[in-house]
Amino acid sequence: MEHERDEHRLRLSRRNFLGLGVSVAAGAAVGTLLRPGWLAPALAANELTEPPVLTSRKGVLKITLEEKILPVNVGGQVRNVWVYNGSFPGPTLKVRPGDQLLIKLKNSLAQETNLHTHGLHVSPSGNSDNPLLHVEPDETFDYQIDIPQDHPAGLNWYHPHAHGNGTQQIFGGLAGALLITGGLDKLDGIRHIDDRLLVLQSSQFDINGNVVTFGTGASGMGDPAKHTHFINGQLNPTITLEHDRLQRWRLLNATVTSLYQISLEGHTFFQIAADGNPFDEPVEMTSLVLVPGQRAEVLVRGGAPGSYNLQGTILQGPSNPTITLATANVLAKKGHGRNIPSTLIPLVDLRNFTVDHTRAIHFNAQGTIFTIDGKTFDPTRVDQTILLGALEEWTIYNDQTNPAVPHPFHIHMNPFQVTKINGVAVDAHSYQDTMNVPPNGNITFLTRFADFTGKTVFHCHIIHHQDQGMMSLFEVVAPNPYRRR
Ligand SMILES: [Cu+2]
Repeated sequence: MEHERDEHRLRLSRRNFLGLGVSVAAGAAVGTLLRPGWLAPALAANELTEPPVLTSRKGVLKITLEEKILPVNVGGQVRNVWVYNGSFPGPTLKVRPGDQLLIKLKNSLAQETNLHTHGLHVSPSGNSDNPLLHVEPDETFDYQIDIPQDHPAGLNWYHPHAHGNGTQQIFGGLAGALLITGGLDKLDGIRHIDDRLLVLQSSQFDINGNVVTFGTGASGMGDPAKHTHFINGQLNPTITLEHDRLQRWRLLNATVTSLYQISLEGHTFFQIAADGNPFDEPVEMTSLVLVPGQRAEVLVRGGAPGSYNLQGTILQGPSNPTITLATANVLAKKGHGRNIPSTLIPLVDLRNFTVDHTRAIHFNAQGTIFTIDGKTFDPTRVDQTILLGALEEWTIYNDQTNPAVPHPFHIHMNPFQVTKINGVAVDAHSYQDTMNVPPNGNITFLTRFADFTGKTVFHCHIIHHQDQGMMSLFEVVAPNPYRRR
């Protein structure tokens, strides 16, 4: 069964791949292919670099993050971007399960902001991962986020979440990776593999290098085909690999509105994690769909020496161009062949437990009014009340027909296990916190509202949909009649 499922998924992704007209052989740059492998070329000037890393010490990561518009060299040009601590993307925060994050957020923007730790299973209340906080211009705010001892290890991220302002702040560049170490990092067959972080961001600039106001002028309603697409603030960086040697790529889609289908010419991906949650087994695919907010970790095995495009096809908007996000340069070294483990970290399958409550949630839009169950976001109105510890089954419907567009669903605090897409049963390989709801379609998932009470949100992760109302407040309340402690 397990094997058949993989075969099916592989076939499906191959079909998608071919359907997009992606040609593996034709795309390789001939000039680079002719370079003799034994010449051992120096690393390209545009080799992928990574943002600075801030690592916890003795269980604490205590930092200041200042949000400010600053001139920064982004994609080879100085542009006035919206950054944390002058870095585009923001510094990578590296912590362990059980650590405490002490973040002094300093707002040096001219508008309200706040901070969300996307993917963290932590308290949504007080000065923790609270999306309802308002940090005004020239204010600082001290966050304290306590990460549980049993938190899954993986790639999460942080970004502003102030309702109405998130679009421009994230479009300007405010996003950074938040890595929780452990888990797969310690697994035999994975732990010796070099890993690389790839933060995908897209923005648009005027002639003076200022970030344009999202949704105005040439960017229209946010046509990602008109944006400039960066990886780690670089345009088409080179990623150097060696023949037959594995690399682990940790990808984060930190864009406002770009749904990418990502493929590497001449190579397949072996996905090992999604949204900071490890897979139960590696899943081979020819292309990977990554919607705003999602993370994926994949293993890539260097193919024949040569140069290959890392391509992203933009899946929504008026046009669907395929752009080159990066160039993989495979060197002709040998002797590093390593098997990919056949199993990873087991999934606790929520289908084996009794569902306490079922909900249906409807996303829709008319013009610029984006709604959930017919209502735009109101921070004073609780839309769903949930008992602490409950296992719930939710079906999220995308009812928007004019135009029919995707809506990536994201929920704070607790990840979920997808069980159906458009009513058809699927076998998830991990939990996730962000999942696309296709046009005229629906997704069904199981989730347990474990450990934390309080108010927080779910929403569309196309940030301008969220800012225009497509967000909903829910509250997890005690007492807990379902589980004895
Ligand atoms: Cu949406």
